[in-house]
Amino acid sequence: MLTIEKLQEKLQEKQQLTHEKVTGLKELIEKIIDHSEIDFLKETYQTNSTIKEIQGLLKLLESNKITISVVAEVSQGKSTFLNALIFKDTVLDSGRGAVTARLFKVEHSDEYTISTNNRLKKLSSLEELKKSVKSLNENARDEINQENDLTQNSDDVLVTLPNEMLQKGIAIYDTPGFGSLDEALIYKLIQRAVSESDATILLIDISKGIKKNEMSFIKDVMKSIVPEKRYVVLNRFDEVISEDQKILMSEEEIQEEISNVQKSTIKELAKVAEVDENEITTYMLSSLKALAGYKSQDIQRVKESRFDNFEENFWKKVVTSKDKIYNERIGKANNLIIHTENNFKYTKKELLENLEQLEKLLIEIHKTHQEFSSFSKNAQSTFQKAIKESQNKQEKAFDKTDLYKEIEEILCGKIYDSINKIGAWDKAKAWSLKEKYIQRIEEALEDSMLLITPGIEHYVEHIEETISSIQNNINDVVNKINIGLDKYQEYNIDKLENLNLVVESNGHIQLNTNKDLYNDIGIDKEVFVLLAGVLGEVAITRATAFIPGVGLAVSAAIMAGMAIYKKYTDPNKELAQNITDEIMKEFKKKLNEGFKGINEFGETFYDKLNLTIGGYIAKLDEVAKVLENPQLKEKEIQKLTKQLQEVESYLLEINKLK
Ligand SMILES: Nc1nc2c(ncn2[C@@H]2O[C@H](COP(=O)(O)OP(=O)(O)OP(=O)(O)O)[C@@H](O)[C@H]2O)c(=O)[nH]1
Ligand SMILES: [Mg+2]
Repeated sequence: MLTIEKLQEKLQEKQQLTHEKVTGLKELIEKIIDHSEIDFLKETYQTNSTIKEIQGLLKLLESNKITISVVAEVSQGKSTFLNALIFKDTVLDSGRGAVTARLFKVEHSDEYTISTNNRLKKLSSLEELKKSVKSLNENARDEINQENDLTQNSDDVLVTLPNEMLQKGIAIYDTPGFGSLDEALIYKLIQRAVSESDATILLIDISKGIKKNEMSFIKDVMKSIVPEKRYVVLNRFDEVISEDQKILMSEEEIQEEISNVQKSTIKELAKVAEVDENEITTYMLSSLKALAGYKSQDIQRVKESRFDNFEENFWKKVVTSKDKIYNERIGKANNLIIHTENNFKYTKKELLENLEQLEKLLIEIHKTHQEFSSFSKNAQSTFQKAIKESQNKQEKAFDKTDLYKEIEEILCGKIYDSINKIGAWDKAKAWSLKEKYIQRIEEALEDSMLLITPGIEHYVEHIEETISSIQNNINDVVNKINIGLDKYQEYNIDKLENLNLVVESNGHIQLNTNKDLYNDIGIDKEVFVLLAGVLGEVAITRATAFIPGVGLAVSAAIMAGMAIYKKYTDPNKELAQNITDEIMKEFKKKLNEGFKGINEFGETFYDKLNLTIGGYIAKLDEVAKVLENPQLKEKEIQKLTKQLQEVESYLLEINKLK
């Protein structure tokens, strides 16, 4: 018996150590569930079954008793068997007919107690305890016989008493016998005892063999117990051959008879249970003889009962299989710890990878920001340059000084030529001179028109070309910026729109009057249409439309010219200049009226262009805002770094549990 004691102690030590580890693991997982900042880990343990597994394992690790149950048909000697195995005395109620009527669980305690339905009763002695057990059995039997409500009989009865054997960490189930009393209830109780036991002993009365009504019970019980936990005891071995027969038979005959009975019982049992004969190990013994031997301390009797042989074998096997179970639990605990550690390692790996990626991304974002800011600065200065150039070009193009000078020269030359043709005779007839002059000047004006028209046309064309070249300049910049923006495609940035003020058709530059682009670039459509109209008109009328009404100025000019006539050596030249000056005044007025559209356009064009480019620059600023904010990534990195520290701490903790 010393062996069980020591083995059991070792087992309990193992169990205790494992219990501490698993408790540590449980606390760690609970901490993660409640406080972890690593969502992935937290959710995993919130939803998976790890905590339940741990709780189940802890419960197993807390129950460190070896539990044994005995099952059999009624009155096969179950209680007697347990009395011999554990108490070596008559402790459990036994006798003829159905005796045990409740499921009794017996454990060690310094006190004698009996608990039913969670009500504990303390008793002063073994005798009192026995009495209590007896009356419980009697009451149950009465109720079963009267077919009363049996629900309260279906609870276990927990019995405790001081006992050396039980103190080693053994608990026993004494079950009611099958085949009498309430079968359904008793079968349920037996099943419960079997499921909670480390070893179950099935008792068969070998003196009577397997009875017909016992067969289905034996089959069910055999099947419900795994072979490692199953022990078949052929009891009442002392009754196989009666005392009288023993006198008549030789020792060999006796031994042969016993061996035959044993063999045939095993054969029958194998058939009934539908298992192979070799799979069943049986122990043939007499519980009654053993109990008597123990009680009277008659070693010879115990030997004869063959009980000691069973005991030695049984305890060894039970402890070995219990050790196996403990080892399985320890293995399970270690697996859980390793599995959890792997989970942490995996999490750490993931976090590290994410962190690395984020850091790379952040560098890229910073680079993008830098690149874009220098790109944007560049674009702005290019625009500014383009707009300065366009201002100069525009000022020159719209300036009419050259045009007027050209017209003036033509006019002056023609008038001079024309008045030179007035001869001395005509001059002598002074009274007709004014008429003559008017006639000559009008001729000169008509001649001039043909020469003036190309100048006006050229002026208009020059304006068109200038607008076109400004447009090209700006669009070059716009295109460069758009190509630059391609780099930032992933941000879905709209491109800048091209200026489209003039279009080319049939090799001629034309103002684009059809498109609705004026709003886009901020130039009033009306001004633009007006300009287009004026330019068109100029081309059609060849400038003559501006001339009528000039005649009125002529006579005034002549009068002024005549007054100074006598003072100069080449009075005609002076006169022509004076007349031209006068006509030019009128001419400029008319031309300005005609060019009203051009003037207005010239005044606003530069301002509007400036606004348009301001819009482009604002657009670039917007793009800078759309680019990803590096601060967000920096925050993410901080978060990940913290999570990484957290998982490191878990790894440290779980390492201590290993
Ligand atoms: N000859 C002989 N009688 C035995 C043996 N074992 C038990 N008995 C007797 O058989 C009767 C029934 O024994 P119990 O121990 O009460 O049997 P049980 O299986 O617990 O009975 P229930 O609890 O009623 O199912 C008692 O009179 C015992 O003395 C044995 O090995 N040999
Ligand atoms: Mg009994």
